[in-house]
Amino acid sequence: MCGIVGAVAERPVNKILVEGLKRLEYRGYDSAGVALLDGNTLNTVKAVGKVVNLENALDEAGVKGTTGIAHTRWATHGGVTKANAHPHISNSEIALVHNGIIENHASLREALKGDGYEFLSDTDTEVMVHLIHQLRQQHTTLLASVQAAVKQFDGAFGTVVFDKANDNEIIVARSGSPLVIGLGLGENFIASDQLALLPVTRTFIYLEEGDVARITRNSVEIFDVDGNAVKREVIESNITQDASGKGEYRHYMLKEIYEQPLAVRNTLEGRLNDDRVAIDAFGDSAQQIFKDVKHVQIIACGTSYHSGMVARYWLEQFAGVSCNVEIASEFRYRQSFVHENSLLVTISQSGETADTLAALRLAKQQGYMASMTICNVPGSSLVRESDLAFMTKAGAEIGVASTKAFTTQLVGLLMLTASIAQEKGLDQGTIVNAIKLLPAKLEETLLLADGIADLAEEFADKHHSLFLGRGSQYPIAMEGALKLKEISYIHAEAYAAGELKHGPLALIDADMPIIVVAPNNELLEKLKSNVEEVRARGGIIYVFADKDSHFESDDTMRVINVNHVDDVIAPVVYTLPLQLLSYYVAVIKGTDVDQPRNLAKSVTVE
Ligand code: HGA
Repeated sequence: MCGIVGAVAERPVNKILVEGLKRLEYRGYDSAGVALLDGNTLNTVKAVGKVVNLENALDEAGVKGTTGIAHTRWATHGGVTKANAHPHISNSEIALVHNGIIENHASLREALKGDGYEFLSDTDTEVMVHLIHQLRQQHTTLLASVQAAVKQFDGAFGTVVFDKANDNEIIVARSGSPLVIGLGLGENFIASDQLALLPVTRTFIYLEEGDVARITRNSVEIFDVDGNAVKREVIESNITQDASGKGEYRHYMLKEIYEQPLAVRNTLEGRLNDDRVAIDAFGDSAQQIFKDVKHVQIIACGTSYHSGMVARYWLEQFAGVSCNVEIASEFRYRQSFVHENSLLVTISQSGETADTLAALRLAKQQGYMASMTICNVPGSSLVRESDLAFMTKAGAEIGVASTKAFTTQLVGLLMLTASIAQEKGLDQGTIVNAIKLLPAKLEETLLLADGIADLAEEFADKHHSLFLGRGSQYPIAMEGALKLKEISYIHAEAYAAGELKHGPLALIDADMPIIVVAPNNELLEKLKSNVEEVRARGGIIYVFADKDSHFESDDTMRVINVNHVDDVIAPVVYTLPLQLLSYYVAVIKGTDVDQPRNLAKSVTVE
């Protein structure tokens, strides 16, 4: 979602800020802005649309500064306008950017208006800057004013503030929205994601919940939620994949689809010993927890939720534990039942997904035996706040529509299944042997791309589609449908194929493509009957089928043969053709593949 970049330096920081925003563009946003301090002169420049519009506006304005804050906004409160873009300014003195939502903005706005503050935007954010300005009149430092203000905010924020009276200070505060400090020599930085700062530093400090920090050119002071000075760990970033380049690919999404064999290889590396999983990949206390676990409760959103749904099939079949999977935004607002010896597993690419994080925090008060996360970002909130963590090694994922994060999550969940089976004395060798073949199987599957690109032509004029699967391929059908919706804007629904006759069969006609995922498993014959039900009603069917499953192409059915794979890894393998199909349909339709309309990466607001 929206991005923050800030700098306090001796050199001009315009270019650093704009480059930082560009590196966060993939997260999705609708407008951008920057506030710069040149000595004690404050200049603000904003633009609706892409960062390049802001860059042009900055050039035109000819302003520069050695201290600055910049923002890409994904509107939650107030329309997409220049006035609503951040930074917001109070009394030409204090400048502020904000990620998140201030839930009590209405009452704060009324009170501040009563005190004479004039509001220039419709955002929730603007109350923050005016309240800090008001408190600045009562406190001797900006730090103290921000510390006092954050106590009055309900909701979530990552925020960065400066006062034009001091160009050697920015104050930052985090509660529910991530911020990372980047350390330089005689200059320091702040951002909502370390990717933004990789051109200027590799040394970072992640702020923790409730932290407020004062950053100058030569110092960083951090205070916890109670105002005590604290030290936070300094880490060196080891991001190797350069997230800023698409290389030979036309879109990040395509690059990331093709990176999947490598991402899976990296995720497996050093974590398999012969036919066993190295359980410490999950954390020090994993072994005992896996021995005792009787139930797994999975919580996630979007694509990650689909990986959790696949895991339910695996955990109940291979590890002998019961499993529930729930969408985080539902789980967090209902009274749920906690099973005996239940392990809570959250899944999130970014580790900052607001609903999932809130669900974890709630669950920690509910008596789960332990919490575990499957996550792609080291140091993220979910990783820090969970007892156990399995890090997927997908590398930075830039395309808003998740691809390699999903397949590596599936790998993590398969390894979790094998590990629990191992600790319970069940067979885990079948899983481990199948996982080892995965990178090569994924490479083979990518060779289907040209055929799928041809097929995609037939979808370009369609408005609806139906994805079908059975067993562990049902969530893969759901994921396929989600990908098509996200990037091609074609309405897509997924059904467990056995459910067709209970309703969706009524939708079938020649304008409704039906996409079927059909590996050769014990459900194949049942699935074939479902396909015949569709055919008999004039539907056009596209089947991704195991070579040996004997589907034949004809006037009403296009068959794309996938090499045979062991059933346990089939959900991972069959994901790829569906990703490719969505990608090529979107390219033909001319949509913004990497930044689809209305969507954002890393959903850090509720
Ligand atoms: N609520 C603020 C910031 C939005 C945000 O964090 N988006 O990701 C606004 O609407 O301006």
